[in-house]
Order: sequence, then structure tokens, then C-alpha cells
Amino acid sequence: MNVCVLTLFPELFGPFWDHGIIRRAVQGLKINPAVINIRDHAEGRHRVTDDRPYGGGCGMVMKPEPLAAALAEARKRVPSATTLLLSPQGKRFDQSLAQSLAVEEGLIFVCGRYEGVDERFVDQHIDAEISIGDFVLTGGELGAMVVIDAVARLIPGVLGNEDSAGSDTFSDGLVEHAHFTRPPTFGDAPVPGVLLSGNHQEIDRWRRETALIRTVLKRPDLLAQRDFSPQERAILEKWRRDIDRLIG
Ligand code: 9D3
Repeated sequence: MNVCVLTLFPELFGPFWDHGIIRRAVQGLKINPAVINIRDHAEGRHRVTDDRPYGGGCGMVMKPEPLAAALAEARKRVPSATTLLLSPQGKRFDQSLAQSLAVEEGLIFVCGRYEGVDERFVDQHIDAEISIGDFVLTGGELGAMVVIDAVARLIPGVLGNEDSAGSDTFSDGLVEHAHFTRPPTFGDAPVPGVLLSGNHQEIDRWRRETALIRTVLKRPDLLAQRDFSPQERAILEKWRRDIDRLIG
């Protein structure tokens, strides 16, 4: 996948491409990265990329011409790329949006700074606006990295284990079961005995049950719109009986 980032802070992306699974994806030619400095496409001796808002008010607005010129440069590499703007007004990013972006041939990420981007650039050039959550950042760069990271690991061949992306938290609507490794006792806490039993059917049952109960406790919001399988229903009904017995 061709991934191109338009930013006023291109240096932020150096370490991002250079570590872990993202680096492996780049080295394995699954991701072809590019970063374009918007300032390189600004005119004049001072290469100004922002200006005061029409109508007054505080803060600055990103000028449309440098953005359009930087985008034209990006489109030379990948004419078919989908162009995304990271912005607080965008659609909330989630795993299903990551999955739909993972099948694209190319993605161009426009990172805003200051108060925002001239609306005419957005109207004329942006296919979709994405927010990574309801909190205030200082710019779109961290948002772009979050989206690229989530999308990269869904590209076939990027994760070693082909089905590890599919068995993720959220892709089946539950949080994961707990994980344990050596030592067998840490402080006064032992590893659950079933995991040492070697009985893989029992281990599987335990993991499915604890994933469901952990979701009830940690992320009940994930269960609000979920259709429970007969097995999940049985697990929850057993817990309800146990609780009913406890409270008498
Ligand atoms: C203080 C300025 N805000 C007025 C209420 C508007 C504002 C403009 C620009 C707030 C944040 C930003 C910069 N943020 C992003 O570019 C951004 C972002 C975010 O702030 N939250 C969640 N996702 C994203 S993606 C890009």
C-alpha cells in the first residue's frame, strides 16, 4: 500500500517508519511510505503556510494553496489514492474503518495544525475526515500514525501469523482473555491452573468464558449491540445463577 503523509512536521514520522512491525512492513514492501513537507510547497521567501481567519478570531488557519500543491505532488505517486484529513470534526476511527482502509491501493493523510484548514481545500480535495477520539490534540500527525498503525497490521503478510489480525479484540466484539507467562507464581498470584493442565478443550472453554465476563466488567458498552451466541448465553446465564445464589 502506498502511504503518503502531508505534514508541517515531517521529522515526527522518521522514528515511526523505523520501528517494529511498521518497519518490517516497509522493508517487506507491503507499505511504500512517503512524507511531504507542506512548507516545501508554500510560496515566497518565508514559505508561509498559515494566515489569519476571515471574520476574525484567535488562532491561524492553514492556507489552501500549499496544501493543494503538496497534495498534487502526492497524487503524482498514487493517482488513485484516497485522501484523508485528520481532524477533530472527523468520523470516529474504529476497527471497521481500519478494515475498509486496509483494502485501498493508496492512502494520503493530510495532517492539520493550528485552528484548522481552509474549508475550500477540504471541500475540493478531501474524501473523508477522520478523528481518533473525543479529546483535543495539537495536530493531525499522531492521528495519522494511529490510523496507519491500525491499517498496516491488517495488510496481508504484515503480521507473521495470518489470522492474528482477525482474532483481535473488537473484530469479534469482545475483549481478549487474560494472558499469563512464566513464572508460575508472581508475588502471591499463581497462574490459573487450567492453563497448566494441558487440556486444550478446557483451556479454550476457559478463554471464551473469561473473555465474555471480562467484557461485561471492563467494556459493557461493547455488549449493548451484540447478539449472543447460544454458548455465550449459557455462560452468562450460569454467571447470573451464581450471582443470584450469592445475593440470596
Ligand atoms: C483549541 C482549538 N479547537 C477549538 C475547540 C479546535 C481544534 C483545532 C485543531 C482542536 C484540535 C485541533 C488539532 N487536532 C487535530 O488535528 C486532530 C484531532 C484531535 O484533536 N482529536 C482527535 N482526533 C484528531 S485527528 C486530528
